[in-house]
Amino acid sequence: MSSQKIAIVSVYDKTGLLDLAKGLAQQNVRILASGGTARMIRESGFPVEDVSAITKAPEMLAGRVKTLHPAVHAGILARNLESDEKDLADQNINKVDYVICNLYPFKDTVAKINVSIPEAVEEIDIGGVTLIRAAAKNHKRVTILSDPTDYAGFLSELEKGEISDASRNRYALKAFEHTADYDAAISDFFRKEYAGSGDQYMALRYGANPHQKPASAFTSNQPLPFKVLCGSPGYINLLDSLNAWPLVKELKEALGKPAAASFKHVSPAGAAIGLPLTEDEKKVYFVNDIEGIDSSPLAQAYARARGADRMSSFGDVIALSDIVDVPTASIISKEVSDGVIAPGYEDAALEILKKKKGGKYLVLQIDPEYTPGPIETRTVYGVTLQQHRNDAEISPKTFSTIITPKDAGALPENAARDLTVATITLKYTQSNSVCYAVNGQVIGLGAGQQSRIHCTRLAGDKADNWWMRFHERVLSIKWKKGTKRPDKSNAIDLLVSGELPKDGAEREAFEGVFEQVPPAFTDEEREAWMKQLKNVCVSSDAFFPFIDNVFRAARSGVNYIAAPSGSQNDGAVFETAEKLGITFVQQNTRLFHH
Ligand code: 93A
Repeated sequence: MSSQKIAIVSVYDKTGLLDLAKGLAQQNVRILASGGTARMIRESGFPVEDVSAITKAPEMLAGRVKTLHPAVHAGILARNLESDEKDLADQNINKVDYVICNLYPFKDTVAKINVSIPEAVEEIDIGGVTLIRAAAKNHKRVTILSDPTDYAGFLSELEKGEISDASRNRYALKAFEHTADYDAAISDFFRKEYAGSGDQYMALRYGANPHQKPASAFTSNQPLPFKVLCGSPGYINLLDSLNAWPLVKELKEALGKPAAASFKHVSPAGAAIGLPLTEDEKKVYFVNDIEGIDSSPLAQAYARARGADRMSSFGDVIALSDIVDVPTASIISKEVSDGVIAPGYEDAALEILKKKKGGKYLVLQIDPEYTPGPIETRTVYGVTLQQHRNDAEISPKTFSTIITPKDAGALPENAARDLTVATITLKYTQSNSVCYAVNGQVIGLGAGQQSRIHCTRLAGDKADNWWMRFHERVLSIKWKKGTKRPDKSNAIDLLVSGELPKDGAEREAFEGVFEQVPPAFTDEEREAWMKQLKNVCVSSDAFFPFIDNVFRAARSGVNYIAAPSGSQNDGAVFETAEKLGITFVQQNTRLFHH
């Protein structure tokens, strides 16, 4: 067998090829090259042979078979093993030491407008991928160069003697990345062509904003976990749906009752389980005219989720844990909403939803058995980020350790339930986040604030507004005929939030919706009413750094707080809670969500 080193060269991108050939020739490396590559080297006067010199077979099928041959691949894949050496000797095959290859430009071709499938197919490189993969597999012995920018470094190392293990390893990694990227481009192209729309791939009108095109949603190796029954989802609709669904699924699993969530901009505006509604609750949530609501826990759950913060829920994406029935669909039909995701729909309920938004209302059916893989991947500014999915389980059991007061007995069942609602909600809320809950529902959520006290205040103010809506003055409002639901919500919000101006155009607009204008609340009225709010639970997605959070929570009827510990101020936080009559419950898992 010859001791002369052998290089197989087969490159589409011929950048730097002649310098490479020159360097190889100077080191007395035997160069074997495929058709076009050999021609270019030969024309420049460097010594080169066609691959057919070792395969004894011509290039065939208009170039589809150039290097695919045992003489090439056995030469690349052979190890320094006696048995491999014997196999090679039996077939009179020489070992290959260096493979230099880059692939047909599949990406550039399919990026062209109106590219046909046959055009794309011809750009699927087979022999090149095989060369790269074989050489990369055998990188213990073989050097694989798949990037022309590596030629110079390779040649200078070669001049000095051998290619180091470290370089071969690095080149092999690059080669594996190269073929993986190439294959991803091919499957991406064919997914769009062949995976029936909605099966595994879905073109979206645009991304987060109309100028962000193209946009799509897809899965690899498995079908999309949802079907579109009506409308066509947008990018943010899917972000909302795919965060809202696991929230309600987990709430139902944790508490054994149907659950609902109302999402906006990838955070919940409300979330709840199905508990019977009082007549006042029905009024406050605008559902006193919904037939059958008393016998539908799912409708009760949505009434609570939607009713918590009607301003934020305007135009929501809804998630429902159970098959959607007519009472639930009837509530949705009356509200301004963008879409719903649920495991199924009764026929009559689906008919109601399909009539919404002129037939464009988004209705998604999720496979309730679907469980995503453990690893989540996304790219930000071109950098891929990966993490284990947040599959921490939250249930009433999570709240079995009370920090203060020391002599507290077991947590009341309702408190464990409401802390569960608040904490599962936080798991799907943009951080920082703090959530107030009572009666199995969120009543105030502070999301996406950089400072924790701002979350606690925002959520507390929302909880206060929620409670003020139960005041007799609000319950007895007489609306002008024809006042729309969103206008009612806006007017109530002005009234209860204390944002009501004394005079001017805004005041006039406010007064325009009432038969009889309700007077603004005085500070004393507000204070007296707030005192009646009790047993509210607060959960925080991370520790409270300062005692101010506890003081703020106490002002909104809070008697239970659960938060991770770890702050330098833990001691002071627990003490303050105890002084204010608040039970502080251990919740060990930080729940940041981004
Ligand atoms: O059509 S192929 O998949 N069949 C092959 O056997 C084969 N071997 C190398 N394409 C093949 N190649 C590719 O040809 C290389 O990946 C490289 O991109 C290109 C170089 O062709 P030429 O040397 O004829 O310019």
